[in-house]
Amino acid sequence: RFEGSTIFVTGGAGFIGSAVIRHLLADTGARVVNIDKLTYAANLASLAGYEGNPRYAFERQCISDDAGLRKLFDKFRPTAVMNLAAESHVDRSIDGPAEFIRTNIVGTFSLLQEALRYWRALHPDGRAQFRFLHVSTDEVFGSLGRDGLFTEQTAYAPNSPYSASKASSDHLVRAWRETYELPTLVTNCSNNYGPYHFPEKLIPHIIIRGLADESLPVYGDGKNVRDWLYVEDHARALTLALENGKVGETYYVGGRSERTNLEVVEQVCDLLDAFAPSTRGSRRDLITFVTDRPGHDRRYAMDSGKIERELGWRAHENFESGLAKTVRWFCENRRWWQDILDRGYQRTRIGLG
Ligand code: NAD
Ligand code: TDX
Repeated sequence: RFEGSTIFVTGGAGFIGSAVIRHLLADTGARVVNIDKLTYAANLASLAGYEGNPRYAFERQCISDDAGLRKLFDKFRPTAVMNLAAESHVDRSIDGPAEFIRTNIVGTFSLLQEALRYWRALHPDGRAQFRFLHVSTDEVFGSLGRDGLFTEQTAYAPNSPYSASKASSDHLVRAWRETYELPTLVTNCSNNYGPYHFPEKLIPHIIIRGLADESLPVYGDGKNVRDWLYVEDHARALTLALENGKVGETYYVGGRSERTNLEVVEQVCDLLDAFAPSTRGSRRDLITFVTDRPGHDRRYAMDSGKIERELGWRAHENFESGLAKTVRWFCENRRWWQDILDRGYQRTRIGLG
């Protein structure tokens, strides 16, 4: 698979991007170029051991910098781009949306323009192999009621600065295909979780605080529902979509694992109690309800039927198996997350409680 291909992975030092790179290097013959600006959310330690790999290169580069991108396209002549570079934390977008507009909207615009310029120059007849896969989120569709799922027909209705910026980028990708015929595909996925997840997100935040016997903050009433997808299942879905997906199509990737936030936190507590018992008793006693996130979407859930039927994708993990692996990984890889805590990163107002 992908023998002789060169794939740009933007945001490859982030949570999902690094999982995609590990998967591409382990399970395909592709050469991978990791293009990442290295924001607070990046961590090259997530790719430790790959530095000397002849099929892997890292380029520190912002996706909003046209000239820099142009040099990389000309230097590496990629056969595909997987765009995962983004500002990704909803609470942070509420405190300061500017960087979300710059990276998620303007950055995607620059990447599309440079991909188009490169593709046209390289392939004047427009037929040669090139694909641009844009990675997006279920949050662009807003909030679901008690029933139903997001399907590929659901209308966009973003509610946070983050999701509005991601929705804008999805629309740009669509327009570049319709207007300029750039061969694009879009995937929208649900909440990822797994190893190498940045500590400010719900599951790692609860694991790390739980290990220190600190209070475990649950926003609002804890009844908001997310559909949890194990990150390695997502990485396989993205690779399949790039390989066999139809240009111009959108594929949804979900975990078929809807849980309320309170259920997730309680399950993490029980796993921590099993793997790393505390002398102070049950972690559940540390659960604390805190002020809600403004505009907090109540429920997300994805219908993954299309990618399952058309590309043969299946999630390998269910939430119980994936969460157990995740909690164990965080217990066994303290160095990875302790370094991030020691380096420090700016906390959000909501996160500070
Ligand atoms: P992340 O925050 O962990 O990583 C983002 C990476 O992008 C970081 O390494 C960062 O340095 C890099 N980056 C940010 N701005 C950049 C710029 N201007 N130029 C180059 N690199 C830049 O994010 P993630 O959770 O891995 O998410 C990856 C993608 O998947 C994002 O597009 C996100 O919107 C989408 N997504 C994530 C989830 C999830 O649950 N994590 C769910 C749905 C969709
Ligand atoms: O301490 C917390 N307590 C809490 O109750 C945190 C950090 C979160 N929450 C709640 C808010 C959400 O309902 O847990 C849920 C998950 O929160 P996050 O981990 O911040 O993820 P979410 O806002 O759902 O967005 C994630 O999934 C969709 C990613 O961060 C996005 O990039 C992706 O698009």
